Amino acid sequence: SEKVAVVPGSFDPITNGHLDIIKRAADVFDVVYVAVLNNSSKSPLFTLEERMALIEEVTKTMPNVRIDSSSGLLIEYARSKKAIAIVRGLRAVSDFEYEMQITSMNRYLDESIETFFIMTKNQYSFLSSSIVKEVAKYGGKVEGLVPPHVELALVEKFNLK
Ligand code: COD
Repeated sequence: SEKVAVVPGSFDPITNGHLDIIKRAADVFDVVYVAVLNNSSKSPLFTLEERMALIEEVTKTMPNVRIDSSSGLLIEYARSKKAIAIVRGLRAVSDFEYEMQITSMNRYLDESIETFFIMTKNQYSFLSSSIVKEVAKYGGKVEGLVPPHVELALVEKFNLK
């Protein structure tokens, strides 16, 4: 049967680091759902629709990748898609504690769904949506860190404000 995975995140906005994880997950699993979810400790710059459209644009050439969203629990979402795995990216040791906490909680909620980690490429290990937003806000160059249309969306977002 089809091996389904979920790559969850805030994606506010999608970066080349996220994209690398999505591509590598899509090479291993039959179907990958990129799920835009709420992280209650973050307040997003881009609306849910904007974040989904930015991901859609850069994954449209990947036939087994689907963009989706949910306002509920990740584990419920994964179950509804019959996913066997949740795939997360790992950058530095600093990601570890947080990832371990949410992985343990998700396992407590449903131990049949496994969490897999893909280690970042070195070139993206210091890359985060937050740092990209910070740099773009003050007019710094984010070329090469995010796809070109995301760069444009950031410029527009900060010019309109
Ligand atoms: N290189 C590699 N991986 C990266 C990079 C990079 N440069 N940047 C980010 N990543 C990875 C992250 O480690 C993460 O795995 C993924 O990409 C997405 O990152 P973010 O920052 O967009 O997403 P998060 O961490 O804010 O996502 C958190 C969730 C939204 C998944 C979480 O809050 C959630 O599950 N919410 C739904 C409610 C729920 O179920 N909560 C309980 C969980 S126990």
